[in-house]
Amino acid sequence: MFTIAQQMQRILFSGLTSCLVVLLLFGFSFARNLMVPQVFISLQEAVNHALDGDTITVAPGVYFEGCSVFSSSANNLYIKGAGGFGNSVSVLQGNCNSDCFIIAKSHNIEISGFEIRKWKDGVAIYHSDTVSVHDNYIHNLHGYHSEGVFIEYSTEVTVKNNVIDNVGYINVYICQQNQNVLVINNTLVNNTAYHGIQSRCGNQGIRIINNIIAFNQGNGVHFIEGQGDAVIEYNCCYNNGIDWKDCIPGKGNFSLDPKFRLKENNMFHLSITSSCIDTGSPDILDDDGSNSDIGANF
Ligand SMILES: [Ca+2]
Ligand SMILES: [Ca+2]
Repeated sequence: MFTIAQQMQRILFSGLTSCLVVLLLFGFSFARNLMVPQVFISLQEAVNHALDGDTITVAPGVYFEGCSVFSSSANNLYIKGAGGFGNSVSVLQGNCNSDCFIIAKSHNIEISGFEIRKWKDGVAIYHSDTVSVHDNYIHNLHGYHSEGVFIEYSTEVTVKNNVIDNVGYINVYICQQNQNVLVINNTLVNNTAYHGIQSRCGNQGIRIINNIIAFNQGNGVHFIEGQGDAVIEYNCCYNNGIDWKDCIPGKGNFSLDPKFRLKENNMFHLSITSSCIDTGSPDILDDDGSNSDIGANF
């Protein structure tokens, strides 16, 4: 038999447990999916209404807008297009006068699955941490100082599996005072005047791994104020104005034609004889279990 005090304790305890369960369930179910354009007419509208942990899903189609995520917006935000290539694409198109995505003073922002074209910068990241830009096709940027991805005063930034093509200034610009920037498995090509990747000053913990950096008019990879502790491994750096400028690449890098397949809408896939197949970092395996390839996979 329980005493009245014990019974009270049991009731109180089970009550608290129930509350905790409800809170947890509520917490988990709280992350919402904000759909553009079905619910929000614009991407910016969705960002403005987002709460912590939300996903914004942009349906396939062509949209003449980008968006800004500032400190006033939600953190822990996933902005997700239907894809950057193929039959189901979410296109964000500008007029080369402004940046498509501006991420400033934000935490944990993920952007993927977009075709981003005709902007000044594709994705510009300032004073932020834990930002991931992946699986996008960013191209035809010909505004003033156009960069595919621009990063400044930021920490823990990952640029992964993007094709950045036909840019007027720098495909990936790790500008200044960044820490822990990982540029991995991207295809960075056809810069019409300047560079594939440039690191300017005060950056630490940069890793450039498994990228194709080719056919850029300026430098392939350029470190303006010294390489510091940057790791540059398993990249294919080919036929740039100067492949390696003011940096010393580490193991696994080479300069051979990546041999893109030139079929329409398919031009950055690798031919079966490409030297970029299975020659990436041995620390990474592809989905098929083989050694990692170099460049973006899509
Ligand atoms: Ca710029
Ligand atoms: Ca492979």
